[in-house]
Amino acid sequence: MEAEQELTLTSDGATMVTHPDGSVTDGFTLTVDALLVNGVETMYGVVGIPITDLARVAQAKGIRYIGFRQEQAAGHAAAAAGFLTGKPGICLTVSAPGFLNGLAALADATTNCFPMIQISGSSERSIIDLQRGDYEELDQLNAAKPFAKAAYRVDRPQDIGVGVARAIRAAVSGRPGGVYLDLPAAVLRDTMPTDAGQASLVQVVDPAPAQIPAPESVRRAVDLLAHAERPLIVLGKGAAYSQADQAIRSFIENTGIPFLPTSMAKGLLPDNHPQSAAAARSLVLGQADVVMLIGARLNWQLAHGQSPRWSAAAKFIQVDVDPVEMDSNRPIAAPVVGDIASAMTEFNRALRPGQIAVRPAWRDAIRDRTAHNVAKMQARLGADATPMNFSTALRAIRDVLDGNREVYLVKEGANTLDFARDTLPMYLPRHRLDSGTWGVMGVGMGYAIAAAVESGSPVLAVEGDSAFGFSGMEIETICRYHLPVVTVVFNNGGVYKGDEVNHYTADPAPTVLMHSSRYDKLIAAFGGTGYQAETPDELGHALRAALDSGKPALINAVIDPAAGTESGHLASMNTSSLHLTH
Ligand code: ADP
Ligand code: TPW
Repeated sequence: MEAEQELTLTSDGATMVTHPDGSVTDGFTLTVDALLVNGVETMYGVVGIPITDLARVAQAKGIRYIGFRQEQAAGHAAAAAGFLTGKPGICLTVSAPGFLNGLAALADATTNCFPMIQISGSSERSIIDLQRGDYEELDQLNAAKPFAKAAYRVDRPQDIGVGVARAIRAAVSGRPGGVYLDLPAAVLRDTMPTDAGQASLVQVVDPAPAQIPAPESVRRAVDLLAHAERPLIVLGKGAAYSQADQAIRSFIENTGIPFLPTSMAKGLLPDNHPQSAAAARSLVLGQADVVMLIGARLNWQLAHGQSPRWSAAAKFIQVDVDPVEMDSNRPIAAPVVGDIASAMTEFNRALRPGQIAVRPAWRDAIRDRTAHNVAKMQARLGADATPMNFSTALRAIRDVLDGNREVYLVKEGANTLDFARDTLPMYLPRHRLDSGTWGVMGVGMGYAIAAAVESGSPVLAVEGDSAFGFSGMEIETICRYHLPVVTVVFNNGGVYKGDEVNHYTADPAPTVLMHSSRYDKLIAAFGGTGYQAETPDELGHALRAALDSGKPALINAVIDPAAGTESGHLASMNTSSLHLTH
């Protein structure tokens, strides 16, 4: 415990008892030790009472601490780290208000099935429980429960090891999700003998054990596929998360079945793969007769699997680690419950050569529709528009990314998100992060920071101007840690669009933001490079220069305020009032 003896810790204003002989440890140190024995390398958070020293001890002992400007962004970063690495991302928050800011991200992580642990300090139990008015008083454990996959509180330092172990296992085993771990200030500052403390730590063995599907369930699914006329594989972000890239690719290529990736599954197989049906989406949804879902839920994003988007006669196979997911929207003819890595290994093993062969008519229909849709998109992207619209701006970005395929892509907004989904091809797995299952604005900078920190690779964040505002202050974080993140703000001056007129009062209309904003000047305040881009050429040059520099940059891309539609591709889900006549 030499490192411990060398630490000179200062708590917020308080004097800390140090034990130079190392015979006594405390809750701060035990928490960091418990994370270290389980391989945690990074923590994302915001400090304050009572967890400031937790971040210091983490740094002193070799865990990288990334300090944010607001907890929600830190939480989103932890969630993204969980998705990218398959290990729980850690978010550190202070009591009550900081905890609640982080909780929004924890709930989102649970919804996205990303493993994450929010560790929060909390105030004095004896005061909270009788509501006697403590500093930042909140019953955090109970507040967290409805929004987390699991929630735990540690009440004694000797239980920190167990608490961290349970949090890790709960986050990554089965269906991954967000876990809350409450650490009261009294536990963090409490002490115990170092030997006993070390003995209380738990190294979690096999935190996400393989869940091998029943052989019969795999045979049933293969049989369905073998008799299909128009089979389709849908890859979801669970498939990307499972890191079973090779097993998935082998199955798809050995069977010849066309595949459709959801947004965050893109790149699992490259978007230019001959079996990709991404550009023939409506055709394959409407006509497939056997659909194999791999790590994708039949939620709103897949039209609940319902007709008329899907064929009413289609039969579904679902490969998912969560048995309860089956039949949630449509009867599943062949449920395969297991983890995707194990399941795809079993599928590859069960498959006999030539057992599944895709009929040429189905392949040709997809190929023809793809060619037709690609030509239509080319025409849209190739058109000239002054000021830029979403397509012309994305064309410039696409051309630069074509020579930079290792770049991680983060995107959020409405039109920005929807247009970018199809326009920017992906070639590598787990390189794309976006608003996810809830369609959350505010994930942008946190996801970008995590992608840069976890991968060391360059990151491009394509942000609607409204979306950017939710986490925009984190560009200071990006600059402070010198992260290779380039942010492009699609500035059309509004939530969705920027041309709405308020017919009732002198105030701006509800969707209007300032189109004259120079977002590029924000990053200059922190030493990053800002660019103003009004044409596709300027955007392309700026992006190339920014990526080449490997330094933080922000490009203000000026987009026509009239471009786009309200709610983007979700316009049909928008509800409108009878009372508005305009
Ligand atoms: P998408 O939004 O891309 O369609 P979803 O988030 O709806 O994807 O679905 C992801 C699914 O993947 C969830 O049902 C989740 O239980 C499942 N899942 C996540 N990880 C694994 C895994 N390792 N093995 C099997 N299923 C997984
Ligand atoms: C946490 C509602 C959905 S999309 C959006 C909002 C506010 C912003 C759209 O404008 P933007 O994009 O970003 O300029 P674009 O490309 O259309 O111009 N709060 C949260 N999440 C959501 N989804 C909203 C509000 C919303």
